[in-house]
Amino acid sequence: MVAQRLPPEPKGAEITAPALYARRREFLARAGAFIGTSAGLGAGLTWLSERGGVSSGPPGTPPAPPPAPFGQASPWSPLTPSPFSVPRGEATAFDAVTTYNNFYELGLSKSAPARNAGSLRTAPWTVRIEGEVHAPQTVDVDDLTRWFPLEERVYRMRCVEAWSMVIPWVGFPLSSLLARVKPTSHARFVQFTTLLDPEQLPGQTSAVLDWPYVEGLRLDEAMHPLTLLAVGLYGTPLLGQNGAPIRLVVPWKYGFKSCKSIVSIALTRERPKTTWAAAGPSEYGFYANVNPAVDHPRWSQGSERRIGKLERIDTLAFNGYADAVAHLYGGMDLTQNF
Ligand SMILES: Nc1nc2c(c(=O)[nH]1)N[C@H]1C(S)=C(S)[C@@H](COP(=O)(O)O)O[C@H]1N2
Ligand SMILES: [Mo]
Repeated sequence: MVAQRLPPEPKGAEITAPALYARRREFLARAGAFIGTSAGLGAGLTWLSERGGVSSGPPGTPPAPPPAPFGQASPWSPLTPSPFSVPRGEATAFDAVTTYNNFYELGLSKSAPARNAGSLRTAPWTVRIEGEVHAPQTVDVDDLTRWFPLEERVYRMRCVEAWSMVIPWVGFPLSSLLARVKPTSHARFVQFTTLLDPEQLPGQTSAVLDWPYVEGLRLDEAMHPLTLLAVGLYGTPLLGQNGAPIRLVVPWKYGFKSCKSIVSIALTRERPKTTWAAAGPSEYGFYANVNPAVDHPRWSQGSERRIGKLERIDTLAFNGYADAVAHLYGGMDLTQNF
């Protein structure tokens, strides 16, 4: 994430635009039929816009099949759509989402993770739930996906490097899992840990970061309904490069908070170590809320390059989710708590 590693201009812009266009047409055709039968979702969207408008787009974006080149049927369809979604028609092309990645354990360039993901064995896979919980346990990720209804959540994703995407995740709220394992009264934070295994994640043989990658949230952030544990995108299981088989998604924070390929979720009393804040405390904070008013020391955060779009767009406070989350930071100086 240092300046020298800023991504080159996307060669994807021309390639992905037609795919996006095709899906938009499909979306428009399907949305009409869906909206009429979806009073519940419509009501959800109204609720959101009244309470603070996560989405201003058309309601009822139905889950669409995965893009043709990958063609496998979704093991999860039909997915429950979510009122927290932005319109699915805005989603970044599948090819871009799965070939333009940050996953330093699989290489430092944007294209390396997709190339190198074959070394990551994502099944079987267990996640330890530990620390300040009444029901600590190690659970198979397949069981996790059966415990909770899977939803499609189409979220904006803003990297601290000032590029962004819109990704149709499949997952369940972290709050559902936390409610099940019951944090103790001492729990104040949650720490997430990526798999540590240099054979599967060869980038861990280089000292570019202190491995394993760890991230963390305050408990109230972790309990927020927008905070997702994702197991898929575009209706199909996550690929290695996107953090298979299970990763965090916190859409109002810079992408580095969204820890990939998680093996541990630990409830803690103290604020946990987080990888990027430890690597560069003057550049990357614990909170890392998307904030166009606080520049990175070496570049502006006021605008962003939306992958697949030609024009830069303005970056929104809390990545456009301010009405849903700003209350979590009442009384805090967000220029200090960056
Ligand atoms: N374990 C791990 N998680 C990680 C990263 C990483 O290098 N290692 N990169 C982060 C960054 S900087 C971003 S922007 C997002 C990118 O997610 P994506 O490649 O699925 O779009 O993953 C985040 N999670
Ligand atoms: Mo990022």
